[in-house]
Amino acid sequence: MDISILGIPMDLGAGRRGVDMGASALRNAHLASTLRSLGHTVTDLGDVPVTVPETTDKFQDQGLVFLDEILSACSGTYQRLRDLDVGTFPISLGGDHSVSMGTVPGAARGRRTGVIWVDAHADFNTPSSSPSGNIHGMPVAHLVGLGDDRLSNIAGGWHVRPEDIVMIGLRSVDQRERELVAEAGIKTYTMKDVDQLGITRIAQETLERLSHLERLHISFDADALDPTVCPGVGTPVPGGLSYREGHLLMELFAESGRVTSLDIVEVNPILDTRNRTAEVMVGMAASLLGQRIL
Ligand code: DIR
Ligand code: MN
Ligand code: MN
Ligand code: MN
Repeated sequence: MDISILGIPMDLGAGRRGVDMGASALRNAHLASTLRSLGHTVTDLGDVPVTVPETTDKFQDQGLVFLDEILSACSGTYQRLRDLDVGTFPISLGGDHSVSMGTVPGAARGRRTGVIWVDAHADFNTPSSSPSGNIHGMPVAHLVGLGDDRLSNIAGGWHVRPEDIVMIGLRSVDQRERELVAEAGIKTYTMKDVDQLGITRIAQETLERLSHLERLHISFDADALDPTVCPGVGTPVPGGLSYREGHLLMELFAESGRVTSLDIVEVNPILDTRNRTAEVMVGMAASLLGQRIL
């Protein structure tokens, strides 16, 4: 497979600093060479330009912090991915999860695409529902066309349909956000569902639910995995996916042959232990792209 890697070194959408270094950490954890060893052709496209927060005079106590700067980075991301050959598999490296407002439509390249959101959080706040004002808690709402007009129109009129989204790993969803997820009719698998059903059944049901789609995008927030597995994340929540649950999920999605793009986001090297989180996430990408035990 032809794989293109794109970095988006942005932490403007998060409440804590440091995920701007995530793309670099993932490259340092040998993402490209690992994928090449699996037989893929890998091109690193470099990074999308992102505003350095210290060059602005913005404070973090207002709503929609860094809206213009995030819009600009997401538009740049969208345009960069949109122009790739439709057979190329893009891997986007965050950055905070607001990058996905650009990566998802960019990776879709105009085609209807299913979105599998692997995350402790639903990221379905709108500016008016968000308790924090942090845009990394809002990308899915904007991908379906809710929320702020500018953020929901990064790809013109292209949106993801709520019925084409499945969320896996949820364990921290804000009060008003819960109502929005339910109103939109998005399929969710919380950690309770993971405990009760097992990750195999969840993977099977997800593929079945999205069986009308030939193209699937996985947006993998490192905080979906348990903080003991991935300590280097800005918003750790106890009780996450185990190391093996993460790998098994990726292995089962790989077997479907239908996954066409991936995001790896929210890796925070400042809070990490010797780049462990980036190494774990490179392993997840490898399992999605064909690595097998035997
Ligand atoms: C919270 C946290 N729901 C918010 N979201 C996070 O700020 O909207 N997303 N951490 O990754
Ligand atoms: Mn997220
Ligand atoms: Mn998260
Ligand atoms: Mn719209």
